[in-house]
Amino acid sequence: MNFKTTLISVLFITLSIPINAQEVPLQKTSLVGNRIVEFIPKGFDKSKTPSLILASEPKSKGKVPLDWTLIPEFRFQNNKAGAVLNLQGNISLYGGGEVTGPLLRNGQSIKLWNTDTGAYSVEGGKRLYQTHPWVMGVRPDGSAFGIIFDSTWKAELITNSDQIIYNSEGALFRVYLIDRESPQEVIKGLSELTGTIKLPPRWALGYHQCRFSYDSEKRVMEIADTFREKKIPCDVIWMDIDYMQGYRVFTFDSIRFSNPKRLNDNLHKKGFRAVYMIDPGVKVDKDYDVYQSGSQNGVWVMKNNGEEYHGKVWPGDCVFPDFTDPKTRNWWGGLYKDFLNTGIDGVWNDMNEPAVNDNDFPEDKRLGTMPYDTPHKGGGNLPQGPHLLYHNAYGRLMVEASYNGILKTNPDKRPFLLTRSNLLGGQRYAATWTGDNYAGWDHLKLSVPMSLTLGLSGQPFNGPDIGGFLGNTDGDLWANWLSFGAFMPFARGHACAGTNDKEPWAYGAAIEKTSRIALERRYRLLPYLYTLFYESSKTGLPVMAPVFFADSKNSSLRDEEQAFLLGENLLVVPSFAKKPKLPSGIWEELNLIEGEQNDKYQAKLKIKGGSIIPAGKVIQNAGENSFDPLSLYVCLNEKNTAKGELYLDAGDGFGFEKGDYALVTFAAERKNDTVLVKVAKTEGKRNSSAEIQKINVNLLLNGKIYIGSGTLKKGITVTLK
Ligand code: NBV
Repeated sequence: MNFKTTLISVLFITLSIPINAQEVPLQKTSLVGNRIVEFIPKGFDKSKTPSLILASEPKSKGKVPLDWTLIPEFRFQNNKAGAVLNLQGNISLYGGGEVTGPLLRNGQSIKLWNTDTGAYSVEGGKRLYQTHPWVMGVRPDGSAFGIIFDSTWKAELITNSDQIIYNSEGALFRVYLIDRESPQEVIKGLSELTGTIKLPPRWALGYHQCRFSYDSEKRVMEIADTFREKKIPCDVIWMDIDYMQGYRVFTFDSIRFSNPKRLNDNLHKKGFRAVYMIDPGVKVDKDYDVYQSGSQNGVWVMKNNGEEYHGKVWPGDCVFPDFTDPKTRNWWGGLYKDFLNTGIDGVWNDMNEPAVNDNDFPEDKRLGTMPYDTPHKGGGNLPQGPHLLYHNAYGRLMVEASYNGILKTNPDKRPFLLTRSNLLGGQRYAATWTGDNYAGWDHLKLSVPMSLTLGLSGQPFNGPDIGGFLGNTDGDLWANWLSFGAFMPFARGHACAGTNDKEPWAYGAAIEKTSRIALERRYRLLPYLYTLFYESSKTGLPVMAPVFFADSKNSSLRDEEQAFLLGENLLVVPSFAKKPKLPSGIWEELNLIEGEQNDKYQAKLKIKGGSIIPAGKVIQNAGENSFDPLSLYVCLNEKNTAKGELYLDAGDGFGFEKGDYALVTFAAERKNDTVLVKVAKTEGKRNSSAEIQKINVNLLLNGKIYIGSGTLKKGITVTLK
């Protein structure tokens, strides 16, 4: 380190921990879960810092274990609270939610102030759309811990190698620490406190096609038809703001989208689902029913002088619902009824930081939202408070309102909601994507650690705009991106208005072929993916996980951020990866589609020794029958055994909560030259044998494939000759 950088870092640390900040003693510590401890500083007041992160109020389960070593220190100065956790030894740090930069977070800092940041340009990418005051540390021995700073006040989060520092601009808050034997167990602990995703409808795991400027019913159907004509699998077509009448939310353009029911019906007939965008800003227009009804119900954010707060967004001057008030959330939820009754399948909440384009705040021109002191009403468990407190929870409260409204309208369907802004714990309501990236190699590569970090921060259902949103995309970039993006939990191609066409066929025949293969590979893996989502909805574990999850004791894997795991058993190595650090042990190459091996863009897939991966046949949308036949890819471990799970249910609705599902555990064992694959266990009431008539087994051993076939009941024998 040279003198200049030393000076800069000394100054930086000095700024981040005021030396004369007053230390705040602890008021209470208690055990609130399996090796989860709550720390409450003296002077903490829930009415100043309510929890919007936790799924429920933790209950004390006794005293802090005697061997407990992790104790945060609280500080308070000029009405601003902070906390520090001092670290012992060589700790690998992760988390912070939506971040740019490396997967390994040692030496990083981020600002927690949700921001619309096209191309991640604001403050050098340190301030993004979401807030996750959460850090996980992994020790050299593979054991791990995690820390939640339970606050939504504007803040910064610094992850130095010897300290985790959280400085807020608001009142004292609680801290939760989890200390367990592995990173996986720590992530489970995070979900015990903040909840998990709800099981999504199966169609949401298919490929999604989006573009800002599919600007008419005709264009949307052209896109849909082209997917089917070209036999490129796809489940969802997205309607961006183009469908609205003058960007008024919950309306349809009277000429270009004059009959949304007809459009949605036609999409459904072709096996597509339709997702539509809804922003929080409501146009100030006395002839507009949403503005009228909101005004009558007193739902808008009001200024300190009692007037409506107005900010400029797409439609011009807008009011903003005050989602801190339960009455407002209820009112907002009610707006979805007529809207969804046109046959809309899913909702996309955008601009909900909330982004405001006024840029005329003297204190910070890039703030991009309402002034800090704008009051929010609160209600229910939430106190009245300024925007400085509630800004980072605005998107999270909006998606709570949207989720509940969608569920109320269609109580027999699983809501699918995507949000741009969110808060730690907000995975309970919505999936997410990583906002407005651009079409460049740096953002292509960055999309892997970004998605991994969200997964390590409680949000498994996420992905980037594949191909890059801003700027033009060329065929090479697209093919590289889609070939691994097809294995990310949320797989959607998206593009900004004014950029080139970015559909799989837009780059000529060769790239179209690459795109088809990439998506066919995803669709073959849908049974495995759906099983992973089911497990994630129970445990909170990421669907897409960092390579070090395969061996958390091996410190050389800690910074691998090109390759990634899909569940525990599948390794994805993108074609761009240079010298990826991969786990040792048996990993056999898995090929799913003819021609993939000769395609330079396709990611390498590797199946772990000791595992069985369920796969379906190539289908064009997730509603088609995957199990005709079911394929099992088997890779034996050193003990000549393997195991794997398959989850199946109706694909939508809530029957699974009453037992209408099957969780089948397969087991394989080699004896001499034969391997027997059979059902070891079945859970749930669903008759899986009726659904799965035939099973093909592909046993992968030392680079060779051995095949066999059979049924669930009889099992399958594979001869190794
Ligand atoms: O609604 C238009 C876009 C949308 O396509 C994008 O995904 C969002 O992140 N939206 C932002 C508004 C601003 C686009 C420049």
